[in-house]
Order: sequence, then structure tokens, then C-alpha cells
Amino acid sequence: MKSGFVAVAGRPNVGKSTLTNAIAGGKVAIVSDKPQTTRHKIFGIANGDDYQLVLLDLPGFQRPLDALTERMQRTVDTSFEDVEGVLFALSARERIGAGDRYIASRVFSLGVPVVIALNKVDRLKPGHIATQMATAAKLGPFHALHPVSGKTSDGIPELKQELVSLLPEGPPYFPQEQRTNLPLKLQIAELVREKALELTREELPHAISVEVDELADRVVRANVLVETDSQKQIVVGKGGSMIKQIGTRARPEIEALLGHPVFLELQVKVRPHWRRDDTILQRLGV
Ligand SMILES: Nc1nc2c(ncn2[C@@H]2O[C@H](COP(=O)(O)OP(=O)(O)OP(=O)(O)O)[C@@H](O)[C@H]2O)c(=O)[nH]1
Ligand SMILES: [Mg+2]
Repeated sequence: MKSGFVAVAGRPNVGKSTLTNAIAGGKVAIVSDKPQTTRHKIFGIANGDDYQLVLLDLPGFQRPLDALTERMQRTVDTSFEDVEGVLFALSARERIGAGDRYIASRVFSLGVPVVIALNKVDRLKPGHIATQMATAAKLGPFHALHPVSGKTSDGIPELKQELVSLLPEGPPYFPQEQRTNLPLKLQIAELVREKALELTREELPHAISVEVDELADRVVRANVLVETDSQKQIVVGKGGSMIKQIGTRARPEIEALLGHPVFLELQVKVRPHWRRDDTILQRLGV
């Protein structure tokens, strides 16, 4: 039996969570087109007959702006200890530049194999993919480089094999049926936040947080936290239309997670400066 941990590093929005889900074979991390979606360290556990690969999906590397992003970056910084390798994710759809080189300087100095995933190659011309691969190859002494698409799963089985090959002999760390480390309440809060991210724009997504207040037999009560009254107005929407839509989109996924129907009650609350408030952040599990 082979087992071990591999950290997923990369700039915000390159598709780290999408890759984690694709490799774990199920949704463990929420995904959005807004940067800084992932705020926690999330385990994506892939089980095979003779291996257990635990991916650590992480927030993107960033310059901290407040207590929230500071905690997120700390999560990243402390997650590279005791990993068997790093999955370094890049987006083939963007210029590979200074941000990627900064991360490269960090991950290539860890002393573990670095596997580069050049993500988002779906619908790109082969010539463009080849150019991006050549640029990616200059980032450092990589162990392997895989052009993949987390979205279509193109190249994912090969990438997964590559990561499994890095693992030493060892016992499984988690039960076979477990796919992630996040407590149930947090998983539910994340699903609600994902839908809020889908439906809001500009600065608002970053101002939103979700906490599950009550998880009873058939009832889930959650608070959607924002920072100002005007943000609250937007998230509530005309006659409650926006918050209703968030609930409508989140409920089926929560029911799939719990395995039974639930009544989902969402309340929008103003918590000024929650992003700078360590007590609130701790409660949110960040
Ligand atoms: N076309 C395409 N889009 C992708 C692919 N992988 C991810 N995306 C999109 O890229 C966006 C970001 O994906 P995430 O998985 O949330 O990215 P992330 O790196 O985890 O982002 P943060 O958590 O914010 O750092 C989403 O809109 C995804 O749908 C891919 O292979 N192809
Ligand atoms: Mg993410």
C-alpha cells in the first residue's frame, strides 16, 4: 500500500480546486471564476486498491491584505511540511509570469518532487499549448509536466498516476469512504458560499462568508455574512429574490451531501469588518 500527501500550489484562480476535485473523483472543494475562492486547507482523498493519495487543496499564493488573507497565506505557508510532493498548477490560458515564478522559487526549494500541471488546455490550439509548456518548463527542475484540463478531465488519469508514483509505502490515513477533512457544517457553508459567489460580482464575493448555525435532522440554518448594509441589500435582492436563488441552487447539493431532503433557511447578516476580526475568522474555521 502506498500513501501520502501532495500539496497543490498555484496562483489564485488557476484551477487548483478543480484539479483536486477531478483527481479525488468527487466534489470536495468549491470552485468559482472569482480569485481567492478557497479559504481553507481542504483534503481531497483519492483511494485506489493499493494507494491513498491525499491532495491538499490550498488558497492561492497572495500578498496578504487583511486578517483573512493573512490567515489564508499562513495556511499555504505551513502546508508544505511533510508532503511527498507538490502539484504546481498553472493556467495555460494566462501568461506565465512573475506570480508563477515567485511560487516556483518557493516550491522548487522544498526538496520534494514538483509535478507541474499546465491546466485549462481544453479548446486551446496545440501550438499555443506547446509554447506554454516550454515556458512552464523554465520555471524550475520539475519532476514531470502534464498538460491537463480539470474541467474535461483530459490528462487527469495520467496526472493522478504520476502523483501516486511519488508516494512511499505506508498505511491509509483516512477511512476508504472519506473524501475530505472539512467538518460537515463547513462543507455545507462552503456550498452556500459557492452559490453566492456564482451570483455576485466585483468586490462583493470577497465580502461574503457563510456559517452554519444549526444542522438538525431535516433543517439547515445558515447565516450569510456581509460587511455593510448595501451589501446586505444586494445579497437579499428585490423582495428576497437573490437569497432565494442562492438557496435554490445550494439545496440540491446539500441534500446530495446529506443523503436526504432538508429545509434550508438562509439569513443575511451584517458583520462589519469580519475579514479583519480574528474571533469571527476563527469561528468560520479559517
Ligand atoms: N476552461 C477551463 N476552465 C477551468 C479549468 N479548471 C478550472 N477552470 C475554471 O477556472 C476558474 C477557477 O477554478 P478554481 O478551481 O476555483 O481555481 P483555484 O485555483 O482553486 O482558485 P482559488 O481557490 O481562488 O485560488 C473556475 O471558473 C473554473 O471553472 C479547465 O481545465 N478549463
Ligand atoms: Mg480553490
